Amino acid sequence: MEHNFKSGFIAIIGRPNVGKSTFMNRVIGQKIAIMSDKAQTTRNKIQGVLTQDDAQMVFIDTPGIHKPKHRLGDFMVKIAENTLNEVDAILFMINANEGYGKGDQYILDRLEKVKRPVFLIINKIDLIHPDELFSLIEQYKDKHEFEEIIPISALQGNNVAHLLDVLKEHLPAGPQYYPDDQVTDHPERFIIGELIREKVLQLTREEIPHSIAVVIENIEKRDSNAIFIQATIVTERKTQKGILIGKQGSMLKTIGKNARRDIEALLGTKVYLELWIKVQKDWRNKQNQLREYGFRN
Ligand code: GDP
Ligand code: K
Ligand code: MG
Repeated sequence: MEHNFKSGFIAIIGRPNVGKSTFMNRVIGQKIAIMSDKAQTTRNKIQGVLTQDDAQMVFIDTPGIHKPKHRLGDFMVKIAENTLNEVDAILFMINANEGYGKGDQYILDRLEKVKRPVFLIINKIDLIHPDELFSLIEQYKDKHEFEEIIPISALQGNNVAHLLDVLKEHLPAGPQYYPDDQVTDHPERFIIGELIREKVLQLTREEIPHSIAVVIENIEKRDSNAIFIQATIVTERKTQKGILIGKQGSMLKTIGKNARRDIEALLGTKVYLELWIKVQKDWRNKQNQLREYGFRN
């Protein structure tokens, strides 16, 4: 290991939809966190590892911090809050296109108790005029003792390299936690489930997205160059099942086709994907079912 090697864990926090997962994927250069325009897309904490010659940064894409409405929400908030006390730096991300709001205050109140360097990341600068950036910075700069304020576009990549340089300067000397070629701590099985869930989020309307879970039932190598995957989409109501199946199965077909494309890119082989739908009443409020669907403390 190099003498001046630096490393650290970095939490990405912010209101839903500010672009945390997009940023993570951009930095890692691979799709490990799913993205959509729906709130609560990211449910578990996802680690993405960036290894450079002289540093290793482990990013933690936290589910949004927000006031919980049900048991699953409760679980997600807890993950986010626990994470903050364990990391070396915090990226507090905001959307350049939206002004300061209640959701930000809720997060900043929580940051008050955390003694870690916080960087204010103004994302989506591609959506605003440069003049607007100045007033945005004025609005936020006294809300917390930010280490630095850095504007970026996670989608287009603007200024992301600069952000990484600044971040690196602030990290402590430390070991390389993960091997060079490891980009995430999540098993492929988890990411496959997430990719399927992402398609549902992208293709359906508000009511459906928050009420589903995806369970990977089976992953099997059938021959040398194809993988066979069976997965179940769990919904809360029969009507939702109907929507997910669609006219003559058209919705389920589209979900499957789009998911398969991403899974093939992830695994680098041909994939056969079989999707099932199951109705499980009120699963989000049942502790044992949450555990079954992969939400663990
Ligand atoms: P998260 O909930 O904070 O993880 O947000 P996501 O990464 O899922 O992104 C939410 C939405 O914002 C998606 O539709 C993204 O494509 C979009 N988005 C993310 N970053 C940018 C950006 O820099 N510019 C623009 N224009 N859109 C972005
Ligand atoms: K989102
Ligand atoms: Mg996300």
